[in-house]
Amino acid sequence: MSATTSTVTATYTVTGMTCGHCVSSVTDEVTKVPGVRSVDVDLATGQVTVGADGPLDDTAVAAAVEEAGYTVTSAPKERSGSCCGTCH
Ligand SMILES: [Cu+2]
Repeated sequence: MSATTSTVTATYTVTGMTCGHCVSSVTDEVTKVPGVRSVDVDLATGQVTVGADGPLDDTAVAAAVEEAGYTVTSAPKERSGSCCGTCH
């Protein structure tokens, strides 16, 4: 039951997360962003990988992370799927 068929994936770096509760807070908020299908948080590195149906709204994701009480420190490092590095 782990199959996700996201068309776009982006990885954000988030600071301020220190425990599993932080992880679930971020996951909870980012999941609410329209189009988001999957949220995968790596607490050790602060990397949040977001999978979406269509083009991801970086601003909305950053706002959701801030809503949870944390900060996105870097724009997506990786992008795959239907988006390319120059189409934003
Ligand atoms: Cu915490």
